[in-house]
Amino acid sequence: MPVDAVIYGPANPSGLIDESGIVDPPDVGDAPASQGIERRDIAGAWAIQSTPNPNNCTVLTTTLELPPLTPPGSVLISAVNYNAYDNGDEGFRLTNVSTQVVTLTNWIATDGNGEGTLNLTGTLQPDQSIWLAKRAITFTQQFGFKPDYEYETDTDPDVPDLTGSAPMLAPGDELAIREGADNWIDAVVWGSSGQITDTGWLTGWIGSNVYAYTGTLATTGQILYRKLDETTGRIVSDTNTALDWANDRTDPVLGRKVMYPGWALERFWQTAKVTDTAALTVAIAPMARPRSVENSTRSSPSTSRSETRRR
Ligand SMILES: [Ca+2]
Ligand SMILES: [Ca+2]
Ligand SMILES: [Ca+2]
Ligand SMILES: [Ca+2]
Repeated sequence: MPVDAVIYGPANPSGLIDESGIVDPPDVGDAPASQGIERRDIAGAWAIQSTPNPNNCTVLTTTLELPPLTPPGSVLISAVNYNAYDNGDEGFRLTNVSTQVVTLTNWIATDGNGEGTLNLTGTLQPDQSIWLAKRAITFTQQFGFKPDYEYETDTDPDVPDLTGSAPMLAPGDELAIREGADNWIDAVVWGSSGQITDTGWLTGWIGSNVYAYTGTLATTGQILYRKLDETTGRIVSDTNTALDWANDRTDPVLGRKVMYPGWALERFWQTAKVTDTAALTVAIAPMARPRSVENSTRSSPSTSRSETRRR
């Protein structure tokens, strides 16, 4: 049975069937020379037309419903490497913290009006993170893995290039992601001169900016990253403030932390767990290499594993 059909002419002597599956009389007569037949409505009314007038049929109009906008905060800027070791490894990470697949078509990332406007692409599965780097080759050298996209120069044919203008992440700056013209999704503002208002989004950030953790640890190469829940290892709830970020020094438990390229924080978030019977030594030592580790390594018959946590 045809999906759709039109039978035309004075009669249907051949017994043609149409989409209803039966032999029907013609929908319309035979058009004279220089004229045509044209569907006039969705119900199947046809007419002979002396002048073609295609698509002039309101009943056939299809209303395309745009997909619903993504709820703000579904995708978070989860890390920013603005103070890069080697310039090209500069970049940022996005994480889908929602339970839905998010399509990044028609999304941009911007570091301010008149600065970069980067066109995002691809999809993000729930809990998936992607790194977007200025130059893939340099990023790979510093991080030990390839970024998912590169945006300033095509340095690695295996890493897709993003279009648009590249963000240049300054020591004081801001970064925001947006869907369409005005569905702002997330933002972060850092350093002494970053301002949320520079992105065009007035309400995306509250209070003081995020700062790299200064203590005794280097700020060069220090990645701003979001706090992780101690139990689940998942990103803590977004409050649009510096308190969401692990580098922030006001929180002595989940804050005052640093991360540098090459650190696999998420991979080692959960402590090692063993089920075999084992002798366990808990050593508390100053920053120097604990002697107990050296002793256990020397006496180990085959292999030994140690896990060190610095407070
Ligand atoms: Ca800026
Ligand atoms: Ca590339
Ligand atoms: Ca900038
Ligand atoms: Ca936010």
